[in-house]
Amino acid sequence: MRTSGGVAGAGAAAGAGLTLGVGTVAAEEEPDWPEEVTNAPNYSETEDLRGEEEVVVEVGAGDGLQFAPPAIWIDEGTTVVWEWTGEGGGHNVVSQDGEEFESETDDSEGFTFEHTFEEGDQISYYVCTPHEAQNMYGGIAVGDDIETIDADEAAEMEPTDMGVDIREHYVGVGAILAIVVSLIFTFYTLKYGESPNAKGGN
Ligand SMILES: [Cu+2]
Repeated sequence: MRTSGGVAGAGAAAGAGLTLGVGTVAAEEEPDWPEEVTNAPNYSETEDLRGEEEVVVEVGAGDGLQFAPPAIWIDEGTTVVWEWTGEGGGHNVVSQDGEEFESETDDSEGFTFEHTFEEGDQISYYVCTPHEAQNMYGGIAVGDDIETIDADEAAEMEPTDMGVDIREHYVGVGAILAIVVSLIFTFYTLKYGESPNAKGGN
């Protein structure tokens, strides 16, 4: 539990660090994504692209079975252009909630599909139907008045915090155990400790 949590946390932190390194802006509040979006293999945080008229999402990123960035936040009226990398086979883009859109399935590099989000204040997510089983999902939050969660909640999973919490936890348990053991030891010493001597004395 401790080891796997640490490794997963470190991986997520490394991913976040890498993403920040190439100049994204981490939102202080995250859209309240459906789990399909947060389960996407390359999801670590939302890329806040509000203020842009047109944004690009790669189709077939990473191992070829991802959208990148997987979760974006845009303004009402922004056009999202999905751009196929040519990796990972045939992909499509099909909305699952919010505004409706659907592309054809294609496997060629440079293929594009676009949709302009006319309705504000919605959390939309979409899937590549051929790779639904690989969690090839993406999310698009539109407008400012959407359901959000505090991004600090996600930060609580940072490995350093986790390590400290767990270590303090063990120290606390250790201290209580030590007190209980010494109380029991003292009790038995007082009750029975003298008996051999007492018997010997008789
Ligand atoms: Cu796909």
